[in-house]
Amino acid sequence: MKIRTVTLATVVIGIAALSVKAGTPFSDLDANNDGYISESEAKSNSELLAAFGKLDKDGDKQLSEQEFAAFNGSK
Ligand SMILES: [Ca+2]
Ligand SMILES: [Ca+2]
Repeated sequence: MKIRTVTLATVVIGIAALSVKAGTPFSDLDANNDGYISESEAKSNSELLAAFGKLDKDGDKQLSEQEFAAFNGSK
């Protein structure tokens, strides 16, 4: 019985870890809550920072929620 509980916990933790990897929410990256992710805010996520220039379609050096959606959608 105890082993079963441990196994279930491992599965739950595994699923939680997977969902975090699948995408960081926009609101987590937008540290100052102005509705845009700046380049310095993107630095908390190396993958996002690498893709920043490509994602910033209008070239204003900020990612709107719409521009950011392409990042999470590309995985
Ligand atoms: Ca911001
Ligand atoms: Ca932009």
